[in-house]
Formats: sequence, C-alpha cells, structure tokens
Amino acid sequence: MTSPPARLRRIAHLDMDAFYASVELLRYPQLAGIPVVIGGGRRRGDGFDERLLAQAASCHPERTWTEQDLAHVPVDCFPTLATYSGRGVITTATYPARQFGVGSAMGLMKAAQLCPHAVLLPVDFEAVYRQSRAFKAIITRTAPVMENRGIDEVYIDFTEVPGGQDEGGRVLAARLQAEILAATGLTCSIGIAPNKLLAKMASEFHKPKGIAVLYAHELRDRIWPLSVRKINGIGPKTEAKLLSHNIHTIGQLAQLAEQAPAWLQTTFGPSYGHWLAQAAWGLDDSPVITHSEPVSISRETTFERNLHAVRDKAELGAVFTQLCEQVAADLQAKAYAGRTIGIKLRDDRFKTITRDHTVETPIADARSLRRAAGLALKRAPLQRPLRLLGVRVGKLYKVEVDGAMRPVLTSVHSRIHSHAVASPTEKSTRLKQKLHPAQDHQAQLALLFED
Ligand code: DCP
Ligand code: MG
Repeated sequence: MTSPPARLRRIAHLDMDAFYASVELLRYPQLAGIPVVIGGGRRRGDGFDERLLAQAASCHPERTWTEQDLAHVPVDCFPTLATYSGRGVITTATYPARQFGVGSAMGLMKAAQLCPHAVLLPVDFEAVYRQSRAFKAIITRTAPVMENRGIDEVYIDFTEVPGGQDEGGRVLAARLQAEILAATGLTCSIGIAPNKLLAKMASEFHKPKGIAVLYAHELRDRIWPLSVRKINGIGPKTEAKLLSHNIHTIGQLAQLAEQAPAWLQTTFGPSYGHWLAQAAWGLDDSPVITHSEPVSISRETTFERNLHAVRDKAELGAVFTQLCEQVAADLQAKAYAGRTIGIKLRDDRFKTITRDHTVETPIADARSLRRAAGLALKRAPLQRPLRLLGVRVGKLYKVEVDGAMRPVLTSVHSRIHSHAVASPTEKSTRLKQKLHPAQDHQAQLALLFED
C-alpha cells in the first residue's frame, strides 16, 4: 500500500496595504489616487470632521454640509502637508504619496518639502482596530490556522486548507484577497512560501494588491539578491555590522555561512550566528502559532484623588472588591482560572509595589479572588496614600467545556516576557521580606480590607 504523497508546507504572510491610510480612504473615497499621509495626531474627539465640514461650507456656501457629506467634501478642502508645522512623523502614506519619497517614520516637515500637496489626516485607532478584527475574521473562516502578528499582518498555514496547494497557494490567496475586499473595502498583499521567513519577504514582492508564490528552489534567484535587511530578524545594528564586513546581500551571507560558519557564531554569538546562517539559506521551521494565550489577566485603576488605607478605608475597600469582580468577570468570559493572585499599589511618590498569593487550585470567582488578593495585600506597606490599585491573576488555566482545567502553555515569547518582568520582582520581594519582616501594623492595615 502506498501512503498519500506528503503535502508541501505552504505558509502565507498577509499584510494590509497602506493600512491606516486605506482605512481613512473608506471614509473619504474622494481621496483615492491622490497622495495622502497619516500622522500628526489622533482623530478621537479632535473635531477633524467638524473643521472639514466648516471648510467645505466656506468654499461652497451654496449648499449645506453635514456628516453624511464627508465622502463628498472636495479634495481641495482637506488640510495638506504644506499647512503643517510641528514635530510629528508620518505613520503611513498611500502609494501615490510614496512616489514622492515619503513614508513611515519620516518627519512631517520633511515630507512637506517632498510632497506639499499631500493630504494630511489623523489616525482613527478605533476604526483601525475594527478593520483589523474584521479582516482576520474573514481569514479564519476559510483558513483557521492563522497567527496574529500585529494590527495589519498575519501568517496563515495553507498546507491543509482545501485548495491551499493549488498553484502553490495562489488560488487561495486570491480568494482571501477578494473576500477581504468585499467585506472591508481594503486591499492586502500575500506571499506564499515554504515557511514564515520566506513568506514574509514574498508578501512585499508585489505590493500593493500583490500575490507572490515562492518555492524553495527559487532561493538563489529571488531571495539571495536582496539586502540582508529584508530578513525579518536582521535590524539596523546587525546590518551595519554585516556591511562593515562587506556583506550586503542575503546571498553573500549564505556564502559566508557556508565557508566560515565559525566566524558568524563568534561575531554574533552561537545562537544568533546559527540563526543567521539558517535564515540566509531560507530555512525556518517555526510553526504558525494560532493562539497566544495571556500570561495574566488584570485590572487596575488610578484614583481621582489619592486614597489612604485608614482614612479612606470604605472607598478603597469598595474599589478593591470591584476590581476583583471585574477580573472575575474577565476570567469567566474568557474561560480562565488562575492560581496566583497579585495586587499592585502605587503610592503618592510613584513607588510601585506588588505582592502575590498563590492558591492550591485555580479560582475564577470574585469572592475567592477577593480573599486571596486580601492575603497578598496583607504583606504590602500601606502607610502612604495610594494613587493606584490593581488586581492581577496569573498561573492561568483554561477551563474546558466539561469543567476540566488545562494549564495554559505560554509561547516562548511570553515565557521570556514573564521571566524578564516577573522574576526580578518576585526575587526582590522575597529578599525584602527576609531582610524586613512585615511589620505588625502593616498587617493590621491590610486587615482593614478583608471581608
Ligand atoms: N505604522 C506605524 N509606524 C510605523 C510603521 C507603521 O504606526 N513606523 C502603522 C501604520 C501602518 C501600519 O502600522 O499603516 C502597518 O504597517 P506596515 O509596515 O504594514 O505599513 P502599511 O500597511 O501602512 O503599508 P504597506 O502597504 O507597506 O504594508
Ligand atoms: Mg501593511
């Protein structure tokens, strides 16, 4: 009996085109095809549309201008880079604007010299997040193995998706582009390759609205001529170091990796040196991670005025209970429970203190959280007025449908993160407790918060 042929690994990287700017063009379609840059501020509550309509009314007083007319405000009523003064930078630019050499991270004043007639718009984060969620939902409907990489990009495993192998992934990519466009009005570019590393490079090949299909045997022709900087994981410092050794292209790096592997490892360290060699040869077996589970769930609040543990006991106690209730609601909504309950305090001198209490079995209800958080609070100094109080639940477990608890396996990234952040604090807390055993009156103050 012959086994079915092994499927080729096909990984896609999808990246939205001029994302923040394209989201604005949905609101102002009359700006399509002309240079537009995003930068200089946020939209929320800044009265941008009101000013725009007022401008339209002063140019065209023969008619009335309301919010419904935003898509018809003449282009020459919009603010341009020429009128900008300040120190803001460009968040992104439409492709027509990029033709003038302007782009992300450039100062707006400098961009104004290159393209003074470009329209300047503020960013609308609410709309951007809404569209981000919308396009990702479209993808997972068809291709469920998707890794969220940020606001406007994802990796998608095409390997097992029906039709995902057709024309190397091109057919499915075109379908996703069409579905995203139909649902959101936004365009994206997709690269499909044997792994994430190559897919990320390929998605840039035919931007905007492009699809690039890359096979392993094309490494020499299509990847090696590119600058080393095109490898996701080579930043400006590594690039500068490589350039100082006359390594400009990925091909030169690959050659070096083959001829002098020890040099890369001594120059960049064994782990990064090895990774550089692998990357130059187009090798990457990192998986598409479908869900990144949280390391912890927390809520905190900064008070309108500073509160004192004794003088404002009732108010603080109420806030404390409310925070526990909110965390409990968050945990239950997401079907998590946790074993380490922590509190965070910030006093009037901005000193931040955290304390943890770990329980035997995972909990998610407000009463249990309140009790455990109270025990953590007992060990915190409470003499000074407080400006902030927070409650955090870590060591999370996923509560399955049948009620079983599965410990949350955090990704490598979040493990590194939680070590970097949590361990030193925990260590210093333990150290301090050894050196300065909790004073009795502190414990008594904390008792004030108990049920
Ligand atoms: N962004 C930002 N600051 C930067 C770069 C980007 O705030 N220095 C924001 C704005 C972008 C979004 O992130 O719209 C996505 O970044 P991309 O690098 O994917 O850039 P775009 O989507 O704007 O353009 P492209 O078509 O090149 O992907
Ligand atoms: Mg993008």
